[in-house]
Amino acid sequence: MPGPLIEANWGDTVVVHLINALQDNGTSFHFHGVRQNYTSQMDGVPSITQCPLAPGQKMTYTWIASQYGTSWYHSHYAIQSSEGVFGPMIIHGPHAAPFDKEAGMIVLQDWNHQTVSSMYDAAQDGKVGGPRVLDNGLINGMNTWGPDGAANQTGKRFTMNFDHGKSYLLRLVNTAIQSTFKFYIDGHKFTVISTDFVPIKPYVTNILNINIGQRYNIIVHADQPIGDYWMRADNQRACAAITQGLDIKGIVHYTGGPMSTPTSSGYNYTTACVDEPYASLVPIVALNAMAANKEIDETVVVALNAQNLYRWYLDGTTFQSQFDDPTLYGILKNGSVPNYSGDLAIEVPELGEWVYIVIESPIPLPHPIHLHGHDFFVLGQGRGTYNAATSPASNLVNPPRRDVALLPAAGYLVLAFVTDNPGVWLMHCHIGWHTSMGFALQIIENLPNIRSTIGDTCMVTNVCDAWNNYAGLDSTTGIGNENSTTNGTTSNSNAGTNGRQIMFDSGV
Ligand SMILES: *[C@@H]1O[C@H](CO)[C@@H](O)[C@H](O)[C@H]1NC(C)=O
Ligand SMILES: *[C@@H]1O[C@H](CO)[C@@H](O)[C@H](O)[C@H]1NC(C)=O
Ligand SMILES: *[C@@H]1O[C@H](CO)[C@@H](O)[C@H](O)[C@H]1NC(C)=O
Ligand SMILES: *[C@@H]1O[C@H](CO)[C@@H](O)[C@H](O)[C@H]1NC(C)=O
Ligand SMILES: *[C@@H]1O[C@H](CO)[C@@H](O)[C@H](O)[C@H]1NC(C)=O
Ligand SMILES: [Cu+2]
Repeated sequence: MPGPLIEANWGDTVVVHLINALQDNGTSFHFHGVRQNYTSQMDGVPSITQCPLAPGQKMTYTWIASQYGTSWYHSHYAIQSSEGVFGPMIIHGPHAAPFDKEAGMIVLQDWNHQTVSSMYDAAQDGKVGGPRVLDNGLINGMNTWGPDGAANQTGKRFTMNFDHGKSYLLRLVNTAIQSTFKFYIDGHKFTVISTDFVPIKPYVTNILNINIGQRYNIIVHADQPIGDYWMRADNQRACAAITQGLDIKGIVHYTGGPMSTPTSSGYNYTTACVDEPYASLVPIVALNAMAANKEIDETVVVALNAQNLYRWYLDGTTFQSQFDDPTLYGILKNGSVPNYSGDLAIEVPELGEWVYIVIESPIPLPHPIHLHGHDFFVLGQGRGTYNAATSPASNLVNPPRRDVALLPAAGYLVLAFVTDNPGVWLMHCHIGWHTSMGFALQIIENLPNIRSTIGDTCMVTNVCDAWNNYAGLDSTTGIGNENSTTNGTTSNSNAGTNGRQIMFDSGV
């Protein structure tokens, strides 16, 4: 962990075979940020585009790399990604500025000595639980535990070698379950050249704010005196806490000098969970947004449900996963959208329309919002209440485009996209706990044409049949064995009114 690099060129057809060799868990692969143009069935989201892949089963994902840049793939089954089922992904293409060498991936994550699944019950417990403090963070799967110099320090740090005078491309991704990082290398500045899969006009900074699911390509010049410097991913406590959150460090070693523990000091900054400055993120390929044909407004709240469990609600509805009967399967079977989660399946039937999504939250906690199937335009992002007339929220002229943007604490986020991709697309908070506690909705785009984009409908059906066999459900009636287990958890107490299991305890 992280898993092996998936590497391709812009325009390639990418084929990934996934074999579930777990004994007791479903799984899936989602290729984060990949548009899946007319291939919604390859998006890898249990309860939306597929059933979980059952133990012992195989499936093949095939998609075209129509974008380029840095990303990652991960399981979208419950919070399994944060148990380690993820890896980096590079689609090679043009860069917005020149550099000498590819330094490769810098995969950032948070980490805990107990599994996140074993912490989930406490995280959702409204009486004695709540937000979790994780132990540590990792850079490319590595870090130490315990103070430097202490005899009982364990682990080792990621080390990158610099030749003095050269420039290096670093590809950053934040794969954390709950953490936002400020990334920097002591004493160095760098140039930011892309946000997610979108090349931007290069800008120079010395600290990079990276939220969950986001990627940045940066160019670092090895222009400091030969020596060893800390590379840092400082956790931002304003989002969530990590015990060793200011000791998530790697080492930048200049060749030609002796290898030693760095003594460099970090930059001074104000702790904050924020995105990079909006004005800095200017796409090179300039595209303007247009007036909305449809606006979707969602207000976010968190509340206790009848079982005293925390749930996130979008305009009063919390998302419930439906593993045995995902939305796409329902559409293929019946030609209509299942009604499992109230207004959280939002239909935009026509192609060529501008859809605005306005998300507002009065709660003083930021959320990284991710939309599948599109790069979206970020029309507005700010503190306070959104007001179309007075908020600086209607930048239609070449606004930032990406696939994850931060909903600021007690603030609003205005996203826009054009309907040009028939399919079923999840939009969710990328904090793993929040997704699992219902912070998600789905866009049903161009329903009349979805079926015709799914070449091989057998794949969707076969994966569901195998899952329903495994989970003890009869796929023809949808009636469950009340004691069947999924995700290692007995779920009979959550049986839905129609006899289907509603997996309150495992998210999308
Ligand atoms: C299945 O997943 C759950 C939750 O991640 C975990 O508690 C359980 O140990 C897993 N079972 C196996 C056999 O890996
Ligand atoms: C998406 O696929 C459709 C149908 O094949 C094609 O017309 C369209 O140009 C594609 N869009 C992109 C961005 O690749
Ligand atoms: C950070 O602030 C401290 C205290 O003002 C100062 O001593 C230190 O040099 C500053 N560090 C940097 C890298 O600017
Ligand atoms: C869902 O649809 C079915 C069949 O159309 C209907 O019987 C049921 O009441 C609906 N459930 C909800 C929660 O709307
Ligand atoms: C389900 O489990 C409960 C408690 O262990 C048991 O009483 C019941 O008989 C089981 N039901 C079935 C259908 O196996
Ligand atoms: Cu959230």
